[in-house]
Amino acid sequence: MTSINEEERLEILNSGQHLGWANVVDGRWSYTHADLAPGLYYLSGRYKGKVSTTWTVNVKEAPGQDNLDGATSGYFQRDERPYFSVEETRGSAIGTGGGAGIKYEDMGSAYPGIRGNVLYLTCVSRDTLRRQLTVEVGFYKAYSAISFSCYIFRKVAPGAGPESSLNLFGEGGTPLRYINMMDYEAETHHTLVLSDLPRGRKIKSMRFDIVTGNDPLAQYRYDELLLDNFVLTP
Ligand SMILES: [Ca+2]
Repeated sequence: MTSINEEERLEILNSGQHLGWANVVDGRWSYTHADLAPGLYYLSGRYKGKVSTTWTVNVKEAPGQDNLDGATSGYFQRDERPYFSVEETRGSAIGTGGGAGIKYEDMGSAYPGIRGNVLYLTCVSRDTLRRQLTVEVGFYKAYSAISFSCYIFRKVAPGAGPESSLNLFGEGGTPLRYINMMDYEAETHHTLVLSDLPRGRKIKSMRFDIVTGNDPLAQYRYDELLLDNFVLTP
């Protein structure tokens, strides 16, 4: 058993101010701290009156993650998740002719990148009516990068049928990026990573728009999108 006395402790300083203590055993010491707030720290060690050179530590906030598995299955208009809200701001009731709406649904593991509950965006016309769905995802904080699993079902060929897009917005609703749905059909592994933002900008909200078909004579068009595994990087 190693006995510790005052002289065998090394004091950890941040910008010259006391932060904590580390025990010195056989000339070695280590220091761990799980509660530091995110930010820059300028640390040094003081031992028997001598102070070390300063080393800089950048404590980063852990990414927020939501796999939606605790969500209650079924259609909804608006829901609050731990890191964001989801709201259907434009849609129509799901009926025999089709409709547009959002729901949580357990998809098991039938699709790549998808497991358990997903956010399911559906916009279907079984008649000749044009249908439109708009879904707003509002983040409680701004993020420098966002990724999520996505899986797309679409019946009508691009250009002839669904016109779908994803818009990213920064603080105050500033437009950051526009993504045609075609772009993210091509993403590998069905994971969309949104990170190449204008310098210094962060994502505060995103809006999915889906329109099924502008050809009034075409019948049975749909565009459906499964979203899962949100990872939000501060
Ligand atoms: Ca899930």
